[in-house]
Parts: sequence; C-alpha cells; structure tokens
Amino acid sequence: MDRETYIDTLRSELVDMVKDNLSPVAIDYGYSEAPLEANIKWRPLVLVIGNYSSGKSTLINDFLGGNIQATGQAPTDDSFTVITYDNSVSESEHVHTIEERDGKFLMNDPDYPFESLKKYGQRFAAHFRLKKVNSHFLKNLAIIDTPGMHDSISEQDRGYNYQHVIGDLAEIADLILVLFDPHKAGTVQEAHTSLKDTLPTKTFEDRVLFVLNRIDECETLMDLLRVYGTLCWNLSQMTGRKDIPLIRLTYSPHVSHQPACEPSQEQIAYLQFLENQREELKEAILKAPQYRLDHLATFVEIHSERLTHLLESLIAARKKTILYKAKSIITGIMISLIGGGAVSLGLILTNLLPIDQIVLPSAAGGSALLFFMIWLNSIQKMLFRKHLDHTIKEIDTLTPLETQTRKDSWQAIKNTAIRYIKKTKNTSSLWDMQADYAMVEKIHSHGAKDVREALNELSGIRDNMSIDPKANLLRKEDEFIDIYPLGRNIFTGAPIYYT
Ligand SMILES: Nc1nc2c(ncn2[C@@H]2O[C@H](COP(=O)(O)OP(=O)(O)O)[C@@H](O)[C@H]2O)c(=O)[nH]1
Ligand SMILES: [Mg+2]
Repeated sequence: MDRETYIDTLRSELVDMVKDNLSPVAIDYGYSEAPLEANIKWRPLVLVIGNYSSGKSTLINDFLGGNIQATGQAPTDDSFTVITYDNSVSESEHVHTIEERDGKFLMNDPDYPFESLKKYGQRFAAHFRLKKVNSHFLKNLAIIDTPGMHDSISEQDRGYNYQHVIGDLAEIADLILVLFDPHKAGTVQEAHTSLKDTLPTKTFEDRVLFVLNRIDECETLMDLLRVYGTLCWNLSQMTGRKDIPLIRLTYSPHVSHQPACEPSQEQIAYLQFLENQREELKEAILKAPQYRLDHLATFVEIHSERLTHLLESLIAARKKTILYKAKSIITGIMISLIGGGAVSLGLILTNLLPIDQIVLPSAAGGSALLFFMIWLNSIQKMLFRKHLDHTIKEIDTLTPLETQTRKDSWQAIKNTAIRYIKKTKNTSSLWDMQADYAMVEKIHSHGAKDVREALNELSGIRDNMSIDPKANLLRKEDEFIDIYPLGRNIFTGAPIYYT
C-alpha cells in the first residue's frame, strides 16, 4: 500500500466512524440537521481569500497551469468558484475548463459538501459555480477562488452575507490561503473577522497560510520591508498576539515579467532571493490531503466531545426529573392518604354516614384515590412544568464546567440541550441515552486519539516509503530499516505496519 492509499484508507475509516457513530446521535438529539459527514466526505479543500486584486486568481491560474480564472486590476470576478479535477481529458492536453456548473447544482447535489450554503439564497447561488479542470495540481484536492474583500461594499450590496459564507467555507476547508498585496497590506480586518469567528481556536494556526503577494511591485527591498512591517503589525493587532505568523512572500513571475511591469535591476536583485517561495507555497498546498486527515481528526474530536457533553447534560437532567417524579409521587400518595384520612374523620365527626366496616374504608380509599387523581392530573402537572422551567433555568449547573474547554463545548451545545429538554419534556429513555453516551464517549476517548497516533507516525515517514499492512517491516528502496508498527486499525484493532 503506498502512502497515498494509506492516507485514503485512514480518511475513509474516519468518515465511516462519523457516519456510523456520531451522525445518528447528532441527528436524534437535534445537534445537527444533516449528517455530520456531509461536510467532510468530499475531497480536500483549499480556500483562497484576500483583498480584491491581491492576485488570488492569478496565483490559482499559475498553480493550475492554465488560464482558468479571469484576472484583472478592477474587481473582475465576484463569484465563488470551486475548481475541481476532471480526468475525462488527459492532463497532457492543455489545461482548460472541461465542464462548468452553476451554484444551484452545486448546492443541491449531495455529493458535494455545499448543501448548507443554500441558506444564503438566490443571490448567493448566482455567485457560486463549479469548474472541472484537467490540471494535475487538482488530482488530490479542490480549490475555491473567492471574490475579493472590499472595504467599501456593504453586505446589502452583495445581497448575501459575505463574511458568513467565507466562515462556512473556512469551516470545511483544510487549508486557507489569506492573500495580501503591497497596496492593501493594512486592510486585514475583514479576513481576520471571518476566520476568527468560525475556526476553532486550536486549528486556526494550523490551517491558515498568510501570503504577501505581488511583492515584485515593491520597487526596492526597503519598500518591501516597510509593507511587510505594516502587515505584521496589523496581523498582530488583529490576533492580539505578539508573535508574528509566518508570512510567505511571493509574486507571479508570469505577470511580473510582462513588459509593462518589467522589474528594475535593483528589484531583480532582491527578488532573486525570494524566487523559491512560490514553489514552497505550492508544495504546502499540495499537502492539503494530509491536513485533511488532521482536520478530520479534529472534527471527530470536537464533535464527539460536544456530543458527549450534550448527552452528559441530558442524562443529568433526566436523572433529576426521575428523582423529582419519584418524590412527587410519594408526596402525592402522602397527601392523598392524609386527604382520605381527613375525609373519613370528617364523616365520623359529622355523623353523615353510618359508620360501619365497609362504608368507612371505602369512603377513605375512594377519597384518597380521588385526591391522588386530582394530584396527578392537575397539581403534579403544574408542578412538573415548574420543575422543567427550573431545570432549564438552572441548566448551567447540570454538568461541571471547570475548564475553558468544557465551557467552550457547553456554549456550543447549551441551546441544543434546552431545545431537546423542551421538545421531549425530559421523558426520553435514560437507558437509551446512556447507551448513546457510552458509544460517543468511546469515540471521544479512543477514536480520534488512535488516528492522531497514526498521523504522528505518518509524519515521520518519508514520501518514498511504501506501506504494506501485511508485511511487518519498514523498508526504503528495498533496504530493510526497522520493524515498525504504525498503529492499530481503529475498528479491528489489527496493527498496521510500514514496509
Ligand atoms: N506585478 C504583479 N501583478 C500581479 C501579480 N499577481 C496578480 N497581478 C495582477 O493583479 C491584477 C489582479 O489579479 P487577480 O488575480 O485578478 O486578483 P484577484 O482579484 O485577487 O483575483 C491582475 O491585473 C494581475 O495581472 C503579481 O504577482 N505581480
Ligand atoms: Mg479573482
């Protein structure tokens, strides 16, 4: 098995784990409307965002090796374009768009992970499209080109909420390129707000690559340093951190070397030192399928953690209600007995009925039963409503929230818990909930951890090694190196080995 097939196997195992174990629970308890795996089952995704004219489309064309996207100084393209692979035409033919589909198709076909974008309506659909291209670059990933961020255009002008769309796409993307150019290195607010609000904090840094593009337009090295400094300052202001993220410096040699913008000798001198960054960036993007595994492991971790927390709170609420009901029935019985006793005493004292051994116990029993029925049908129902209101009001006390992680996961599921308690009036089977909890907890504590271990091992293995699940040897170019178990299959528990 080669490395890519191994990554593929691991990926499909993870998707199956989500599909079989997390999705049914997520849907049953109202945590998610659609199966969770809908977002992750497609190809690895790279999202390219940035100011308009920062060179997003030019960069994408450079990587694809063909003029697929329109480019230009004015805001040329106001669409979100998903560009994916099509092998119906050979890669050796010139790179071109083989098929184009509109947004409606993209959002309605369950094979694509974009169903959730339907909520942005017709105006968005008209600005969303798919292109299938015969570029080798897309063999293992798809890339999304986006319209530029403007400071001047308000959301109303676009007709859909641009930031939210970017946020939703960022959530399913495995890698996000944020492009800046020397002219607008100061306007990073929109990019950052979109990302910060949507990406889980712990994956933010792993998943975002900052790129300062079009650096050939800086006339001197000093100019470049000034722009770089401004960008660093702005980014650190935005992130509230003192350390500066790695910013890749790049430009498009194709555009730059056109006669109109031929760089001067002085420029060429410093640009030469930065020549290879475009290639490095390309390599970083081509690693997206590996980020995807990491992304999937995080996805499983986050959702299994939240589902575990959700079930924990629902079980606590249910137990509280069971205890309350038991107490309430005992109280009801006591009150009914006292009521029945009082009625018989009244009868005795008032001499209303002949006191004999049949009449008195029947009157006492009958009135006790009557009291109990009244209790069950009106008083207890009223008190139960109060109990439910109280449970919801005190919902934060259901589970311990001692760490920030617990607080974060609680924030994410609190409303789902309230909705579920209201909907079911907290009468779901405790037994079923405990069984669901046990399953989700198992995924939370073992599933994603096993995948992480496999990933760590994988990162230590170079590309030219092949993996054989049967032979228990690590081998490079026919030379045995070591005996090396990779990890265990998450379901069968069988060890996986490299050769
Ligand atoms: N000098 C120079 N011009 C560039 C570079 N990248 C893009 N451009 C030009 O900048 C303009 C905007 O590029 P485009 O890719 O359409 O930007 P987008 O709006 O971010 O997609 C076009 O005229 C490109 O030719 C670059 O690296 N250097
Ligand atoms: Mg563009």
